[in-house]
Amino acid sequence: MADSQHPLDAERIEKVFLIITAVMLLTFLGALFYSAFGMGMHLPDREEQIDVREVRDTPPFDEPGVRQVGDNEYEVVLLGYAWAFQPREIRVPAGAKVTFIATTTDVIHGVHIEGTRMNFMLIPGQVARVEGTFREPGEHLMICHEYCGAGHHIMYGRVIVE
Ligand SMILES: [Cu+2]
Repeated sequence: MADSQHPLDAERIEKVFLIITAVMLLTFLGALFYSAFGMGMHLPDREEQIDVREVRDTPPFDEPGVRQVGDNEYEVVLLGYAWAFQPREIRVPAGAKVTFIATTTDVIHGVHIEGTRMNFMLIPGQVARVEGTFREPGEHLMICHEYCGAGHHIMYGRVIVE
């Protein structure tokens, strides 16, 4: 028999595929809306942008360092540049809420704090803001994880949790 494929089968298969496609599109759209409005994920806005030529004159980056901003809250203003971090040594108490506010004065750098999940990029013209808590006292190596030139391998700092 030539027509083993009944025309109705093709129609049904097509309908099933259309439904699967619609369900997938709605699922992805739902995920997009949830991340944007439910989780507050968005592209950087003006507030998170900075003129890369004037980083060192723009607060808070005119005074890099660690400062206490609340009862058990600290802010770390961090600069990355070829090829160092400023400050090079960061001291925070264990259990405190620590917010890193960081940027670069030149090219793209990365920040990875060893033994933690803290990992972010320093992109020219943008301010990175990352929150975290170091639960245990100890010392963490902080390294640049984005190749940034000849001195990349010596670009590191330390986070000392007291
Ligand atoms: Cu680097």
